[in-house]
Amino acid sequence: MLMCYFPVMGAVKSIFYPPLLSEPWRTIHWGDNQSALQHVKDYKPPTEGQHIRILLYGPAGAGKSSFINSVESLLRKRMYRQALVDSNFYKSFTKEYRTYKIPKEDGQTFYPFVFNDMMGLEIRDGVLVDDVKLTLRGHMKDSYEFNLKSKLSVDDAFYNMIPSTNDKVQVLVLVIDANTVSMMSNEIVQKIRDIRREARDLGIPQVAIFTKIDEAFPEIKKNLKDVYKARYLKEKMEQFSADVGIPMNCIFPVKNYHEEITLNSLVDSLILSALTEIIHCGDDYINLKKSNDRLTHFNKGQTGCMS
Ligand SMILES: Nc1nc2c(ncn2[C@@H]2O[C@H](COP(=O)(O)OP(=O)(O)OP(=O)(O)O)[C@@H](O)[C@H]2O)c(=O)[nH]1
Ligand SMILES: [Mg+2]
Repeated sequence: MLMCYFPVMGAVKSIFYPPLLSEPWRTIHWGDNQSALQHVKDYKPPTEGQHIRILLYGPAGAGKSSFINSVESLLRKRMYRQALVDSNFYKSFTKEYRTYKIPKEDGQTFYPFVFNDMMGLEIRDGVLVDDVKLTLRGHMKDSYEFNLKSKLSVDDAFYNMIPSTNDKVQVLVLVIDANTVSMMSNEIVQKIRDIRREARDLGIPQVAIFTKIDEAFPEIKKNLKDVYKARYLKEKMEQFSADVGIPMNCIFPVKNYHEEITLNSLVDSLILSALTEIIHCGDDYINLKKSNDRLTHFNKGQTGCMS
């Protein structure tokens, strides 16, 4: 009885709420990525020698490592697989804290933004929230293998006692699997909220990316261009935004390269759109820090003059 009831309900739902909205609720430039790509290629951070450090975190198997590979593939115009990926979604495959730099076309220099990949959040195992907090402040050295029992201690060789500005995180990116977002456990949501509070206290901007939209929504798999018309994706994003507190305009759906061996301009458009916003957030943060530091310096000077 139930077996026939559910399909009928599904059919009724899709009559009243068709999977596609009549108009997209967000506009992006599809297919013609040249100017957006050039914008990323030309980007220079406000301070000479500084880069934007982008930390990816999120549940195991969400697509963190794949996102780094997707960005590198897009920028270097062929498939790259620097960050190792695995198809087991329940246990984190990435075990180390790793920094990924992307070489520029000249082969001599790197893009002025770097990605940090880490182990996924899990209910019991997985990366410790305290370790994520240490990475935000730049205390974790590259290649540290996460210890599930205890956080990185001050006397560990991988503990960076005096982090430079370049060691600290400028943008925190939460990577979420669109397939499983509605089933995310309370424990994971609490861990995310805890990490978000720490980033907020440090003033670090935060965005989220929704991966695997191709797998989660048949209408998007059919036509990636319909991503911002997909009613149920929008609903999921709104629910997620309410659950973890990240505003809608800081959430970006993407499809990572995962089975393809050639680039696709529509896939690139979504990745570029997310990457551009991440870079803008990092740039704003560096500028804000600069002007705050100047103000503190100025105020210190004032106090000195007045006293
Ligand atoms: N269909 C589809 N599959 C994806 C996408 N992104 C990642 N995958 C697949 O999801 C699986 C997990 O991806 P990873 O990049 O290893 O995920 P991760 O977050 O780094 O996982 P851990 O390191 O284990 O925490 C792999 O099989 C990927 O190929 C996507 O956008 N669409
Ligand atoms: Mg990984």
